[in-house]
Amino acid sequence: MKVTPVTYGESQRPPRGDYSVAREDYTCDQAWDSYTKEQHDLYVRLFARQLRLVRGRACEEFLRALGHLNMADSIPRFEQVSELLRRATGWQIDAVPGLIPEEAFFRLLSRRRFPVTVWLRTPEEFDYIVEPDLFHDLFGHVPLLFDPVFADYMQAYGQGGLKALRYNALELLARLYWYTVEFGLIDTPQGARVYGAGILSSPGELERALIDPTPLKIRFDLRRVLRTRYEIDDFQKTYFVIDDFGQLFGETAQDFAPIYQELLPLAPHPSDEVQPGDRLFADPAAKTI
Ligand code: HBI
Ligand code: FE
Repeated sequence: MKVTPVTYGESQRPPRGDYSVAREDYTCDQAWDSYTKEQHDLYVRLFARQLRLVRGRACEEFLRALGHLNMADSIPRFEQVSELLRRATGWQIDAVPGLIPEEAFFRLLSRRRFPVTVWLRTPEEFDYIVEPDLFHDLFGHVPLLFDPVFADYMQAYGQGGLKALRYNALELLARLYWYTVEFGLIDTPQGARVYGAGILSSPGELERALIDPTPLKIRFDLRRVLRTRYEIDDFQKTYFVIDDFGQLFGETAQDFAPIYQELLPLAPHPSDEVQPGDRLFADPAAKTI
């Protein structure tokens, strides 16, 4: 299997991982027996730390799902997680060597299959890793696939991604993924809560995202998100806040073709500037975290 460089959002980097074992659809075997005791221990420490940090910060849907998943005591066998997931929302997780090309990624999502990276970060990367590893994918992404509406959004996103390839609108759609699935916030009666996997799996950003007044918090607007650049390897300068997952699903259910035609000729917005028409999210409860 040739190793094709994979663009992750807006930066091109050679992916980590052994792609020689990947099948045509870029999935591979998890090879669970190959994990060492040290790797299981590292995973358990990562999980325990994030579990402490998500309380009071992650949305209820995430916390509830985490309760279903007994993933805390060792690196789970993906097949066991898939069995629980299939029963809940018809999703499953598939092992992949790491980042995979957009088309393969979208195709898996469109079939309710979420790619989970088989390799785990090194102890030196305990606090920060740029590329998605097993812990980011499992802890950050998998629990919300238990939520029926979010699960439908993820499949609709995959279907939209396959269409975006035809309109050469990948960059726009990658921003939607980035500002929702990876770094999204959701409004709740207790104030903003986190649902984005990139925040949920990051100790630093999870402590900062809800209480640091510096980053912009803007109420979700599809066109605004599709036009807004993002930071790959730094804390986000802007977060978008959705009302609920139904809003997210509803936005994706429409035909994006006219939106792409409208937006593709326009310059992207920088990641750290308020734009005319932005509805800033004033978080009354932010101080009480
Ligand atoms: N591959 N394994 C994996 N995981 C991702 O999250 C992923 C990917 N390939 C492409 C990709 N994400 C991005 O381009 C999305 O933002 C579309
Ligand atoms: Fe991710």
